[in-house]
Amino acid sequence: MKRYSAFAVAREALSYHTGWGRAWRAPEPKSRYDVVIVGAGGHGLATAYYLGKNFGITNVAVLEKGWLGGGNTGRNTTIIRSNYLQDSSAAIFEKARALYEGLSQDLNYNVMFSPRGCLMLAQTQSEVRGYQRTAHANALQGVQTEWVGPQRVKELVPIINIDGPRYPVLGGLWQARGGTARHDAVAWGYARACSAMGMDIIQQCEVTGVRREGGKVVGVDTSKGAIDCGKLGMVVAGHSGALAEMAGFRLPIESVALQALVSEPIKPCMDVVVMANTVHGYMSQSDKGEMVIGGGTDSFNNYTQRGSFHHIEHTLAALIETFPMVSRLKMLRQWGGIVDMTGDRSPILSKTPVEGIFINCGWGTGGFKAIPGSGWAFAELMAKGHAPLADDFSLDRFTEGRFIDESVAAGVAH
Ligand code: FAD
Ligand code: PYC
Repeated sequence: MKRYSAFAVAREALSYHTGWGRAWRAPEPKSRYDVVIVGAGGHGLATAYYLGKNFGITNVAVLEKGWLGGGNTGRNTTIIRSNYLQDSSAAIFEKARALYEGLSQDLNYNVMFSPRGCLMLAQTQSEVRGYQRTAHANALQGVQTEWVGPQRVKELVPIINIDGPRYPVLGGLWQARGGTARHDAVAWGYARACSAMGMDIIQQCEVTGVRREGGKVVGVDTSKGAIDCGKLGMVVAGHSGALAEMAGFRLPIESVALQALVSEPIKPCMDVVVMANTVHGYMSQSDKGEMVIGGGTDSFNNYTQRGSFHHIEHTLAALIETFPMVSRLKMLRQWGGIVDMTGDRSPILSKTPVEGIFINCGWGTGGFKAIPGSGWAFAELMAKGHAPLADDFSLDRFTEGRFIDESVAAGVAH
């Protein structure tokens, strides 16, 4: 693999940039791997990367039914923050945020991490109490957030209307080192680093069955033939229920569409990320100038990767009260992804009833920010059988009643 650097750009300029080569190989599957990961989204690729980097396990295949990063990883609004309430969540989300800080250097790939700050607005008294409580919890957890009043909100976001008639801005939870990253680049950077370690990333390869013998996984059936494996990681977000069914167990997961949209590009007008969870919308400005806007989940289960139409109108109507300038924007395009929701709005990183099968899912509306931390923890779980950052998120919490309630921190109405 060619190292990317300013020198490499200058060197390649001499040959009209004809010598770069592919960022990752496109191999045919081998008949057996030590580890097979299903799903080449951010979480699957990060898991493979840390299996290699932290545990020296490189006989790994990542199988993807479409194209890598084409699931929710390439469809999200890229918000990164770690301002969760419960200790186990703060630990894994803050690990992820900290890894994002150095990810471009680690992967030798520019993931465009932009710690521009993330502000969650409080527009009701219960949100004020909730976010003040989170700020106190974060102080104890070592996560740097602070409660700010309405005047500070106005300084941070000059285009905001803090005196809205229905929902005035009463303050907010501010995380100065939250922000965004380029979603595709996160997938591409991990893919390139995995490929350089000798791992096979196999696109257009759908897993159609899971083969077991004596309660233990032995391989998978795919659209490119059967592949044997020692361990299997299922990392397929909204399709987790379908994969689990192939392996003979059930998950406490529901799949719903979550959608987003972008406006025409405009001049820079907002240099932080803002989430307005009561009126229900969130917004940031991309490097191209588009306002990136997200709405809520559909209120019924589906697999449409589109989202229902009335949500667009609802999201924009809600945002216009808090950001009047939105009323003058033309919207360019809209899309959706299938998110995997658990009852407590926390993820599942767990062993399963089938020996050798591990599952990483349930990130729901908020897993982009978690990718590096999730990959780090899940790789450790797969390599060693337990992992401090993952253990609280095991499947048995649903039978034991150890819920990790993050329905407020999730920020997106469900
Ligand atoms: P995915 O990226 O969906 O990857 C799973 C992969 O598995 C897919 O590529 C799929 O094709 C593949 N697959 C499925 N079945 C099979 C099979 N049988 N065989 C082979 N491959 C298979 N999170 C944030 O933190 N911040 C945000 O601002 C944010 N905004 C969002 C906005 C929207 C509109 C959406 C939809 C999501 C948002 N999220 C956000 C959530 C975030 O995108 C997801 O939690 C995260 O991307 C999940 O990553 P993943 O790798 O688990 O899943
Ligand atoms: O988890 O921060 C988040 C988020 C924002 C939009 C969708 N998810």
